[in-house]
Amino acid sequence: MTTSLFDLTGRLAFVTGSARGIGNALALGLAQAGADVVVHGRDQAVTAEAAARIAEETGVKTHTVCFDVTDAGVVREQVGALIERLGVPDILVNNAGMQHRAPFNEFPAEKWDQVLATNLSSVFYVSQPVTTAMAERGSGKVINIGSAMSALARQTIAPYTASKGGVVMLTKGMAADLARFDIQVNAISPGYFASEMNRDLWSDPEFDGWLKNRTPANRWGKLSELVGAAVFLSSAASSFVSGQNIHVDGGLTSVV
Ligand code: GCO
Ligand code: CA
Repeated sequence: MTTSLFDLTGRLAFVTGSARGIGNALALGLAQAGADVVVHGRDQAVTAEAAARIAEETGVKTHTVCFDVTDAGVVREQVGALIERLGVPDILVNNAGMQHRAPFNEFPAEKWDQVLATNLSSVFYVSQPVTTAMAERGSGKVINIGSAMSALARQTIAPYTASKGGVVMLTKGMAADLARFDIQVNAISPGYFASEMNRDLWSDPEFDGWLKNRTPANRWGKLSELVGAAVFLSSAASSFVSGQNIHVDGGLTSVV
């Protein structure tokens, strides 16, 4: 029986920020496709619980790792230890991210630093040691999580928008340097999903109404609807796809 192009059995996936939200949905989805998963978060108990739930639901092996993705030294140390302990991940999903909303002229500088560090610098810090090891092995898949805000802006989230625009261009830059090692680097850009990060939005009837009218699918995305693109970009099915960005957004970014 030939294994499906999309089968991830025997692969090891490392998903940053996967104790909850989009990252957790992606980790679960990659596990459902057969990958063992390293679940990453900031809080040990929450992360361990998330990993146990994925193992229970899918039967794959899961591992837990907790560290601050915005501290370059800590990341180098922790990723080095992870590779020592578990081997070189086959799949890296740079999902860790945060949101902070305020009008541009009222946006605190320290919040700018935090948003850019969490959403963009972390991709550089985490990817460097992982893709160096992938290059030595001669294969790897990297998925960076962008956003509708990689392409479009809206009021009160200029720093987040800048960070997510940067993620898509960093994806292309990484793809350029890493393709010769048979490492494909792509982005998935979610539209609006009813995640914890967006609670203030989907619980606001006015924003909810605006979003549904603005989205051709006329609804919020379901976290599980991000899994297909992630399995595709994590698998042999995308061996000649690199530097691309797939918007998973119900058509939002394709219309005015
Ligand atoms: C916002 C939201 C968005 C979404 C997502 C859209 O305030 O508009 O947080 O940024 O989270 O990034 O793709
Ligand atoms: Ca190879």
